Amino acid sequence: MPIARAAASVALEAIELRVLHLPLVSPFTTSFGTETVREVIVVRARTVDGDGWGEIVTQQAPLYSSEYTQGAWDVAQRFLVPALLDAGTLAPEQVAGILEPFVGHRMVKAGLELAILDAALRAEGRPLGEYLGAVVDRVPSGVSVGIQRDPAALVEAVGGYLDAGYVRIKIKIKPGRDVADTAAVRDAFGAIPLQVDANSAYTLADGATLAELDRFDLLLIEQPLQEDDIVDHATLAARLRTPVCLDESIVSAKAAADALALGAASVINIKAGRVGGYLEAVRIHDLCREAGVPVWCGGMLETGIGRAANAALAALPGFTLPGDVSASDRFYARDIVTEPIRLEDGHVRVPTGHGLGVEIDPVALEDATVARAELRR
Ligand code: NPG
Repeated sequence: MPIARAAASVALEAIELRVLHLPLVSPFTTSFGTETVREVIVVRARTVDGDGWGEIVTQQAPLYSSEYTQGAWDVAQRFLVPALLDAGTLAPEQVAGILEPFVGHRMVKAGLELAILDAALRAEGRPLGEYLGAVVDRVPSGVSVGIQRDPAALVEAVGGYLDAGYVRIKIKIKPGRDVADTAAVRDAFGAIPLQVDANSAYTLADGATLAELDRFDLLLIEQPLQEDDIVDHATLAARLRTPVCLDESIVSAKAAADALALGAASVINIKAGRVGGYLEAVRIHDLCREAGVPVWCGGMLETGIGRAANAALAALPGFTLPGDVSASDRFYARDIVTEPIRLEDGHVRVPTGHGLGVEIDPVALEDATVARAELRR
């Protein structure tokens, strides 16, 4: 279901970038490290008809992928933003083509495209969800739970999220913190919808350990092997009963098509940042839907900007599994939008306002800003 109606062009005047530091409500530990403060870049596209907002979801260090904040800050100002400012008047659908000569840096491209898309849709008075092809007005909310001190602490953390109403639990695993952690959660909470995320921490040599997870009836195991281990993922998938889902490996619609053709995944996590934007994300959704492959919306600890956009994306019909689209307060005591994303009956509402449908809280934004730059035409 490609985008039904293109957005209008905007006349770009300037692009403002800010690095924010947002303290997390509790440390978030994955197989690649622990975060206590989310460092993120927020984009404001200034156009003749008003502003639009986007978010560059890089992390402080290149641990999840090769992208990281200072690299994003540099490439945006040195190459990507000037290319967009040179274009002057442009439609959101043209952004990816203008930025295509620059290899990689997909999270930066995604954040810039979102800001221009938001500006265009606000000017037209159209909600992002409607533009992307949303078919529901709220989406089921899953939560991603980091590695805890020990399995008992994990059970306590998961219990808190279940009490809050989250409808699906994802736990992070790594070698040595996999089978026992998963067993503890299964034993404590019975047949809850449960999945695990390895963030590339294993190799094919760990196949026997990963096969032990089969007995827990997981929804899926996410990204067990390295980003470029597509063939190894296919080999592993043939050995596991648990469905293999790819995250880091799926950097484009082409990568998704290749992974499906090779049998490397039977489920795909879609993150707009990882694939270069919400329009590429819709293309992946479309091809998976065509192929009968379920998808779900991943999260990158987004602020209210990216969280609102993710809720809109997750409302497309192929998103048949609950995503990591949790409430703002899962990560932040104070979000940078005036109406933080809330959990209501285990769901998050798809914003209906124009563009992203959320408004920036200028004081919260200012308080979180640690660096600012503006490039003008
Ligand atoms: O709900 O936003 C969220 C976080 C979901 O676990 C989550 N994200 O590997 O999917 C991931 C992980 C992540 C977060 C990766 C931040 C990289 C950066």
